[in-house]
Amino acid sequence: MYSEAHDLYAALGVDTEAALKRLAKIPVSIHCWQGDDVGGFENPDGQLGSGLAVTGNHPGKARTPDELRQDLEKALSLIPGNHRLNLHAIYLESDTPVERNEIETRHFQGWIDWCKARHLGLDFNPSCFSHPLADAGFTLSSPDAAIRQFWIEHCQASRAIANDMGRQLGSKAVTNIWIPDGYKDTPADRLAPRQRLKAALDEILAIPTPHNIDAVESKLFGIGSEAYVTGSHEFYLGYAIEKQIALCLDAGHFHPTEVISEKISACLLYLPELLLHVSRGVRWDSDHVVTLNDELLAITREIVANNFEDRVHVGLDFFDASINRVAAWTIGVRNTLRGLLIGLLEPTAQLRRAELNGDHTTRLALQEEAKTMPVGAVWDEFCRRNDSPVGAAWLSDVQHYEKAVLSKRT
Ligand code: RNT
Ligand code: ZN
Repeated sequence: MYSEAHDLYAALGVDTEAALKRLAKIPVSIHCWQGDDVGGFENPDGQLGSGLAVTGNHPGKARTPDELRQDLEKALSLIPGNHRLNLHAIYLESDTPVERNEIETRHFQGWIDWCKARHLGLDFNPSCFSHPLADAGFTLSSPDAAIRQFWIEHCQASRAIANDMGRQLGSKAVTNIWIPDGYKDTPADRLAPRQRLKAALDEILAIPTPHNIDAVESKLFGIGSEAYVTGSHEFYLGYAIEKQIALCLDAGHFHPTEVISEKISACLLYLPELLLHVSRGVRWDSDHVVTLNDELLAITREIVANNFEDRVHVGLDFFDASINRVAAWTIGVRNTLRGLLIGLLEPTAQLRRAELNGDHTTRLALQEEAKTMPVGAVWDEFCRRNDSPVGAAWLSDVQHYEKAVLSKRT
């Protein structure tokens, strides 16, 4: 089937071998937090807050770093290619409680060593939520100077750790700052929190971290911050351009008809890099598992059609506790890779030629024909060459793992 697909694509002017080679070089940053419903290991009874919500009670969530790594290993064995792990600060390892502003690289050394042994890159995030000092709804933009200072120190510590991660692994860590700050109801002052956030970020970024790439993530609204979010899109777009850092675009953080695929080319005219949080909002920022839908295809197509692989860091951000969590990872990452492959198999040169000639008939005709080309055969070949299960074969593996391992966690 692959060799037939190869010939059919060749007739269209597309080289499937080149596509397979390029796909193998694109890492996806796999978010650790799908494995335990954004719980982390600070405190076993910690409550998720700050407008983040996970629904579902599928059994078997990871309760310890070792369980989370075991689950990640299972997922990685079912995902073709070489990828990255995306860690949050609340996933530290320590026998004694450590305040967020006192975290150090040694609390993450277990993760760094694990990534090193598996040739995985590592990305990082300060965790400005699920904490008593985030309960008032404000962190880096808090009017309380002591609270603000606490979160500034947490972010500074996080960047220093990420810098060590990047140095130790020989691959820069992307450190993404997202804060939940905002008001449930109409603010009297929309400006002052943004002035405070800008000043706080300036302090955080003042320390050079050559092995770290800084990113900032906006949001439209959260539960409890419906009327106003300090870190809006305009705020961070402007900030990232001014500082020439990366902007993080989360697919669930815009108005429901607004898509991040449309923003990539525009943002990259002014920004060095982007981080994507590939997510799937259903009616709201619901963080459903990424499926192979139109918007995923549009995002992945924009990356590869413009040769932006080196400037767009692809991260995932969803958390679904209603299904097997290892399967959630596997489905989401495999879909993201499949989306990238579909983009790579597009006859982009022909489409652009038709477009330049004003031949929009040919453009539309080829775009539509491409949709039913045998991408599945090329995807299966990618899995085969990368020692990963072909088709739905991975599912029985996950079912076995659920029975043998996950169901025993009570
Ligand atoms: C929240 C943001 C943020 C988080 C993770 C856990 O709305 O999307 O990226 O989901 O950092
Ligand atoms: Zn996100």
